[in-house]
Formats: sequence, C-alpha cells, structure tokens
Amino acid sequence: MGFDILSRRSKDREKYGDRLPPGQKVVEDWPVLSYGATPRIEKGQWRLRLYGLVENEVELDWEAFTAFPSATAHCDIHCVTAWSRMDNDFEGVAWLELMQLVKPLAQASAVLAHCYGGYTTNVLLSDLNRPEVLLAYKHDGQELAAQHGGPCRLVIPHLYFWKSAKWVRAFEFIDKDRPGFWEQYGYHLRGDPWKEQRYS
Ligand SMILES: Nc1nc2c(c(=O)[nH]1)N[C@H]1C(S)=C(S)[C@@H](COP(=O)(O)O)O[C@H]1N2
Ligand SMILES: [Mo]
Repeated sequence: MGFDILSRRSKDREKYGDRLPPGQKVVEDWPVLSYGATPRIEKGQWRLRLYGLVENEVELDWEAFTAFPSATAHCDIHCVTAWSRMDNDFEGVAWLELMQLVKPLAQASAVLAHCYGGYTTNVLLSDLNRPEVLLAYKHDGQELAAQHGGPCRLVIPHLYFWKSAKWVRAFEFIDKDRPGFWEQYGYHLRGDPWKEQRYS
C-alpha cells in the first residue's frame, strides 16, 4: 500500500535526516543489481589496466594491486531504483593512490570504467579524485562477494550506485565525458543523488 511506503520513508527521514537523498528509502539487506550474469574471475586471472590519457599506462595483477596500502570508507550507498543502504564499511585501494602511479594528463577530464562481463560507466575525474573513492575488495570486514563485484569493484559513495562499477577490469582516461552502458539508455551522465540526477 502507498501509505506504508510513505510512513516508512518519513521514519527513515526521522532516523537519518539529511543523510538520506530525496526519494530514497532505507533497506537493511543488500540488494544485488546486475545486468546479466555474475562474472567469476579468479584472482590469478584478474588484471586491472589503466590506459589512455595518462603519463604511465599500467596493468596490475592481484599481487601488485593488493600491495598498495589499504584504505577504508564508511559510507551510505544510494541506488537509482530508490533504495539506500546505510553505514557500509568498504576496504580497498584508494583511487588517489593509483593516480600517483599513472599521472593523468592535463587533457584527461573523465574516465570510462570497463568491467568483466561488458558493463561500462563514465565518471568525471573530478568525481573520482576524492579520498573516499575506493577500488574495494572488502565489505563489512568480509571479502567482497562475487555478486557484489568481487574480487574488486569501484565505490563512489557520493554518486548513484550504478557508477560504482562491479568486476572492474580497466579505466580508460578520456578527454571528454562519453556515456557508458546505462547512460546510453537514458541514465544521467553524472548521477548525483542529492540533485536527483536519475535520468537525462
Ligand atoms: N559491472 C557491473 N557493475 C555494476 C552493475 C552491473 O550491472 N554490472 N550494476 C550497477 C548498479 S545499477 C548498481 S545499483 C550497483 C549495484 O551493486 P550491488 O549489486 O552490489 O548492490 O552496481 C552497479 N555496478
Ligand atoms: Mo542501480
């Protein structure tokens, strides 16, 4: 019933106040939202490539990737389908750590994330270059489950969660923002939940 949803939303609002973006409701579980099947990638086969408009293109294997110091982010996540999951603890490698290694060129303004399984999403460098943005391999103290993007996913807490690419395998540095998978189907190019940038 519509009334139930409305009263639940106002309870969420009472509990979380400004932490809850407009139009969102809190869930206690963690829904799985994947387009297509879950790719299964062994850590031994896993590679992460950073290429395009950078000084140093690199390809990291699991050992090289996990040799970077680990960073944590305590955050809420907001799906464009209107659920929010509060108080997540992610652990992984800080995006900014990798930027010190690859050094994006001045003309790079955005990135296209490419995933195992074919999914892509575009993100501005200005949205990625923030200390809480991680390439996460753990969630709430556990190894990231395959359906949630394990062994490694992007986590960008301040944008709708479709930007947080699961099973990420490459970042392509580009000069001009170019729509990824959902963006080509009408999702907003940026996806700020506070501005309700759901569709374009
Ligand atoms: N590779 C890949 N990444 C993806 C998706 C996907 O289908 N494939 N779905 C996106 C969407 S729409 C959301 S809401 C979140 C869901 O993450 P979860 O399944 O861990 O909740 O992952 C995002 N990242
Ligand atoms: Mo989503």
